[in-house]
Amino acid sequence: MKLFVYHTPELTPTDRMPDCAIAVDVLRATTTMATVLAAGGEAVQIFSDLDQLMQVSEKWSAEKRLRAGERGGAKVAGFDLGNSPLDCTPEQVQGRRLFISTTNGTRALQRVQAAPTVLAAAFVNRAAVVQYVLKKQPESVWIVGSGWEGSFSLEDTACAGAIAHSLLQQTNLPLEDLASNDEVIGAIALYSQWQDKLLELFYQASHGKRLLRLDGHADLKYCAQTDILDVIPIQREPGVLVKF
Ligand code: 3SL
Repeated sequence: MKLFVYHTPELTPTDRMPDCAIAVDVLRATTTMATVLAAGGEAVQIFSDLDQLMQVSEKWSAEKRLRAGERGGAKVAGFDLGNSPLDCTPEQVQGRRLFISTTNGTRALQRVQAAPTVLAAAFVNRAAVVQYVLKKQPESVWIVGSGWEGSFSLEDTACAGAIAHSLLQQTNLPLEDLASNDEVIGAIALYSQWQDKLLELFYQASHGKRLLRLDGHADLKYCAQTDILDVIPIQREPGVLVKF
């Protein structure tokens, strides 16, 4: 298995695709996606464009859809939800499709949507994603962080490191055999330093600080939990993720 980490969609190669792509947006899009599917959501459909989201979701009855829109960390006016995983309770999401557009997370997923297998990962479902990769043994795996508007984000690379660290432990592969770019080694080092204090890492992160200014402390606490959901959002058709 050849593992690559890319910190942002912009740093991800455009001339090829891996066998398996894993998009990461710990704060908060991929955490929210895993949570929605764990709570009984029918599927998650992603959009970069808010108007297009409205148009497509209009064809679904109001009881079967939920519209989630986030820009700059805040809920978009007129949408049912923003991007807080804590809003995604079974009462709210059961049997419904989440139509979602966020600043960066949906872009990371779209960047790799041509890969044969596309997964969404966060700390909350890290173990489930690792088990999937170990079972399927794809030859090439990319972990793509969402970052923030083109910049590196600590929490996404730390999560990439958490996945890589666990793959390394469970395969017993030498680091030089698994790690296919320098970013993998950097991500593992970052995770190793912060693994027992992820919430503190989020306090240092620029997007963590942004969410704290928006009263998002409970969200940060939730997103810092590791391996609590045995669910993988997996792409069934371009832009539509279902529970695996
Ligand atoms: O950028 C994104 O995709 C979002 O996850 C950002 S936020 O956490 O909803 O503010």
